[in-house]
Amino acid sequence: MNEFLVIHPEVEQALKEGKAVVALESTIISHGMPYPKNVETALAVEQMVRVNGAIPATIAIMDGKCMVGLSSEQIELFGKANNVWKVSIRDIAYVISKKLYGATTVAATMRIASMAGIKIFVTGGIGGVHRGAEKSMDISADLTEMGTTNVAVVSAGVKSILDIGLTLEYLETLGISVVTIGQDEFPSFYSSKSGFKSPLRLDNPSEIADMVKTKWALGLNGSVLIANPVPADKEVQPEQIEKFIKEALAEADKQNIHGKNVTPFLLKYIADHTAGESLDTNIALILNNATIGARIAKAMM
Ligand code: PSU
Ligand code: MN
Repeated sequence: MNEFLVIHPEVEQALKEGKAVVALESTIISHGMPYPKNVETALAVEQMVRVNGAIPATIAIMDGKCMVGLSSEQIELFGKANNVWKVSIRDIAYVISKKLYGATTVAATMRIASMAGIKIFVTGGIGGVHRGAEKSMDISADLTEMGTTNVAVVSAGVKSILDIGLTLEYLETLGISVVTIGQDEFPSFYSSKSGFKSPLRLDNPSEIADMVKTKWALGLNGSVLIANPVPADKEVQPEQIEKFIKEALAEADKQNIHGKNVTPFLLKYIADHTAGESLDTNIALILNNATIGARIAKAMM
């Protein structure tokens, strides 16, 4: 256990007793959704994990520590404050040593979860290979982290702000198993379709738990990306969202948005220009992921 890790007593107890624990990220709270929906969603996601039999551990950085498990008051603080750093792997040491508030991305959350001994992590969408990456080299550290860290990730697939085809290629290169639940096609976050076949398909939490455990038992390090399609009644058709993505990308270019600001900018643009529709979808799918993630976590015990 390292000196920078603070594990919430409930989470620590659960880990000690071998109970199912599910890690949750905080960038989605601070940079992924507007207040107060972000806080409501974060609390609802924790509740959904509990209802499905696991203990939630929302991960963030504060007071020079990696916090594994936040109180409702701390979640509220991260949802409201506007001086919160978006923390990927490269930022962890800086934000800890400067004692800043840090919201962790998929990559940073996975790494801290792994330090605490948590094996599964639930989010909405992961970062990936951006459109135009052949020029910008913009490839999320979420992917490289998934290549090495033994924490399974549940997401609703890959958002089409990214280049889904290139992201799937990169996942393959890194040896990351990509498995979609209950359908042959890989989902694209807002939609259950993407136009790409999922590399693997399994139909229930126990089969997935079995595959994840088998991977690690074989000594194959790295994540398994578990893609859980958005519930059908909340789906937004890809054509509908594509128009806004194109606009968002053009606007990002015009405003000279670079580096770590790209993803939050695109997400906010789409949320602002779809009259909350994309936000509703976002909330529905993360709750759905929390349900499945908790069930997989239980099946892994
Ligand atoms: N995709 C989403 N919602 C999000 C993110 C991605 O649909 O909130 C966040 C996650 O925290 C993810 C991060 O890890 O953005 C990726 O950022 P970047 O592309 O800068 O690596
Ligand atoms: Mn990037």
